[in-house]
Amino acid sequence: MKELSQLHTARTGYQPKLPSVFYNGPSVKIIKGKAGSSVSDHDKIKALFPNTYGMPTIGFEKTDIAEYRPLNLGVILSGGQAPGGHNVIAGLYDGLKACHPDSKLYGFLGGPSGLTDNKYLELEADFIADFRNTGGFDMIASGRTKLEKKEQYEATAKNCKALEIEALVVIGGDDSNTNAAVLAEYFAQNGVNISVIGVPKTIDGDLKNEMVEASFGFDTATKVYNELIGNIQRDANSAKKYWHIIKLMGRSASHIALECALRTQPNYAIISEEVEAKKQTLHEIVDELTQVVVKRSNNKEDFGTLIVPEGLIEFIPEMKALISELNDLMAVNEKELNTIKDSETKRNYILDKLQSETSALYRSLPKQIAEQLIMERDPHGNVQVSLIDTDKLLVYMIAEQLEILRAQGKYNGKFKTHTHFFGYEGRCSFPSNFDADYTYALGYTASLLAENKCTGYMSSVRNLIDSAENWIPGGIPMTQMMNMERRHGEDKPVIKKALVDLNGLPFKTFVANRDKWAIETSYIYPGPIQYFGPAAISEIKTITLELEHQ
Ligand code: FBP
Repeated sequence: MKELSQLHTARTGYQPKLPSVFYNGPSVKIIKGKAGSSVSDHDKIKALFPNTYGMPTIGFEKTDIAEYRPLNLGVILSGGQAPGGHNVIAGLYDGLKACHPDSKLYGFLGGPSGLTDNKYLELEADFIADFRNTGGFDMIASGRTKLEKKEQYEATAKNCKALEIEALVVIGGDDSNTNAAVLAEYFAQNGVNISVIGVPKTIDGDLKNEMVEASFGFDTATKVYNELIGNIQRDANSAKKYWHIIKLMGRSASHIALECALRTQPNYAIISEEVEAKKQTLHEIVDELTQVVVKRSNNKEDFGTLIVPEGLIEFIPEMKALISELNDLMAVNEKELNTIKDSETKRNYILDKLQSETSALYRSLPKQIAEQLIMERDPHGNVQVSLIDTDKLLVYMIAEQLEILRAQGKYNGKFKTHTHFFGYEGRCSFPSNFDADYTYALGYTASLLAENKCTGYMSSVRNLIDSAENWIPGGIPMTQMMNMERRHGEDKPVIKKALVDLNGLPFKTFVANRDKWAIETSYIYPGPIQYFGPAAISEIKTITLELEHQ
């Protein structure tokens, strides 16, 4: 028998809470709501999605009689890990079996490639049991293969048909759900009788909109980071000798950095969306940070904490221009670049090809950062920001600035630093009670969308600010979340990413407090996630959710 930790054993016994409409099983009927349109580019998206555009939203209502047929369903986990993925699968399984005991659930292995390569596992009760309420995606593993080619769609259809699968659930972020929406449309257009349903996943918190209040995993991951940041702050405040520069995951949006800043009150937090709106240069950011270090030093506090969002580099307009030029340059000269092994030669090759302004910026960067900026892109063409040491770059530049001020007699402190990167630490944690309940409800909801042959929908559970019994499950057409964006030199329909809203209450609350936090030491120490005990500590929601729904 597999050996489990005590917490693992205790957590597998946790029964996640469901919205009250699902109490006593899935005796529900679907209620069609209003038909919506896409976020923008209505005509273009309508033309690209003739079968799945303009569908109504779906809700559920209790009914006395609901008859379901046995249904074979496939599921994949796609993209980065997020706490709660296993519970989506557990919710799917329980929902399916409650509808009909002869239903079957197949997990395709290793993400989208499992579908095309026909690698799968039938998921049964005993196997799922050990994964209930646990973190990670190891039950069936994840991957980042992009499903976007006709051959991939055809292989998926063939492999699903062989297992008599009538519905496919894609648990993923904005890119994976975009692919799911395209697959749903492809199947509908080509008479393939398989529904495709998405589930909003990502610790980054940027897959949300009017109808999807949160992506799962954000709650738990930020709680893990908050514990770690709090511990570091307590250490900083005890030893009073180090500045801790903490880079936090979030490939693009700064929701994680903002949530953690609001919960832990560091001395400084950068929010990428603000940097972009203010069109700040790297040097301006460094100047601001340097001033905080100097002011604290003048108060005899040569210590502090600084939160840096992982995606920052792409939000600094001059860096964004550089990265975009590098992307094109690397795509066009891929073969030649691959033959150059020596990093200095590679750097010079790039410098030669860049325009004069971007070339000057590239030349000014520390060698290590310059190298990191030309590393391989991910399958979606994104720079792998988790591999870029923005934290170290800032330390290097602040230290340089401080030395200039020292030479001018304007600074006489010490700037001893430690850099940290928190990302992977939070992605596979045991899900908080919120994420355990939310994901289970998302999975259960998806099973009912599948039973009702809904395709092109994202499973949604709303009213999250309330207690689980009052949550509102349903389905939202994915085309309703789309706009057109430029990708790899082409206009593509994509689910719109939610960046931090600079007019929203979370950001405004941060702005109202940050000057005070910079100078006064106002650290908060949130401590670890509580899985048991009073609701006041085991059911805490993110401050982002609380403020967004005030
Ligand atoms: P998803 O958007 O797929 O959920 O992944 C988010 C994320 O955790 C980012 O925060 C991070 O930049 C990225 O994944 C890291 O990717 P990888 O797991 O491939 O290193």
